[in-house]
Amino acid sequence: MDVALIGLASSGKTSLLKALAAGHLPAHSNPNEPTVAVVKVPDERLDRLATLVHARKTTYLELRLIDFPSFSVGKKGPPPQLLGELSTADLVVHVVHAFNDDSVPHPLDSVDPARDVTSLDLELCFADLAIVERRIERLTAEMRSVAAGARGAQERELALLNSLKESLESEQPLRSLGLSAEEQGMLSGFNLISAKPLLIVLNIDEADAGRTAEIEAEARGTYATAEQTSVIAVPVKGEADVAELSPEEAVEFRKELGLPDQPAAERLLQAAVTLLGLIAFYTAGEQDTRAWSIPAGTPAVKAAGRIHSDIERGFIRAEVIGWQELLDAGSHAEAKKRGTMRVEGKTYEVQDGDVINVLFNV
Ligand SMILES: Nc1nc2c(ncn2[C@@H]2O[C@H](COP(=O)(O)OP(=O)(O)O)[C@@H](O)[C@H]2O)c(=O)[nH]1
Ligand SMILES: [Mg+2]
Repeated sequence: MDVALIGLASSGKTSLLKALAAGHLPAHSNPNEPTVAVVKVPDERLDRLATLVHARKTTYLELRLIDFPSFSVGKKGPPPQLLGELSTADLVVHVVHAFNDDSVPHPLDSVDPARDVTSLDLELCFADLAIVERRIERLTAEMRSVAAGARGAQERELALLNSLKESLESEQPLRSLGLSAEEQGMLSGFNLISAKPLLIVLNIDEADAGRTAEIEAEARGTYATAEQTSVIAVPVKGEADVAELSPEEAVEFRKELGLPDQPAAERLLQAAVTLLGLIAFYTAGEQDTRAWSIPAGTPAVKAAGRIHSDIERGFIRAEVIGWQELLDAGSHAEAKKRGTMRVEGKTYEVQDGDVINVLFNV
């Protein structure tokens, strides 16, 4: 899954990438081109399972983070090439300059997160509007050569496109429309940017680190209200500085800087996974204890296919237990005795945090 970090100049995108991916960054990067880093999603549940089974290897979920060149807004909007590259991302993270530091001026001359969120969203809406209008034109032309009675599918698509056009013209990003799965399917080929889930990262002063919940709640109540939108306040500079330290030093420095005990990377990357509509299930083996991501609502047989196509094909049944229940029992054997381990069939809907052992036959 690809996560794009975007924002105005000096909002803290590159600093956030450092905070999230310290140690995994390319030595050199060109600020005019996207920089990519693959990061593991910290997961305490997985760590505890790995300890329980004495796993030799622990495999975390991974996300590809892409630090984009800065966006401009207004008369001279972002270049089409940048928008094109953004269109393949699965999640957009908008880093917003919400700190006060005279040595880092805001490109629009004042700190105003609500304005920044709205104006960047507007650029995404413009880009989508151009795509939707072009498609409407082409579809209308195509329909002329189809018999009036055989235009059902095209008429449905046209109706949907016209409703998108209307909402984009009134500056409503498409993610706020609550599109059905069927509608999303009809649009999947267009890679509309304002339809992607959005994580707003408010880059706040370290002095405000103790007020993150309050700052986030205020944003949620005012300008971050749309569906598929989350907001997280992070003192990015402090987090980036701490990310370069050893774990022991980091604990000490977090206290000194007044940063919360939980690193922002953990909270942010987990929020990203949730916004992507993904849940995690686990396999707890001595060789490798591992987290797997699947869309919420996935049946056990498909989840098994994430592990290996043979396991999907030869699926017999799955032994399933919640991660906490397994930790409480202390071992698979004890869980079986207690009756907390269940046996499920192909259609069982896998739940977030399930630990699964698939019995299969190929
Ligand atoms: N005081 C302060 N400075 C910051 C913060 N975040 C970023 N900066 C500084 O702002 C400048 C631009 O940051 P950078 O991450 O390169 O921004 P980008 O243009 O969005 O990639 C750098 O000098 C950072 O040290 C912050 O939270 N507080
Ligand atoms: Mg940068």
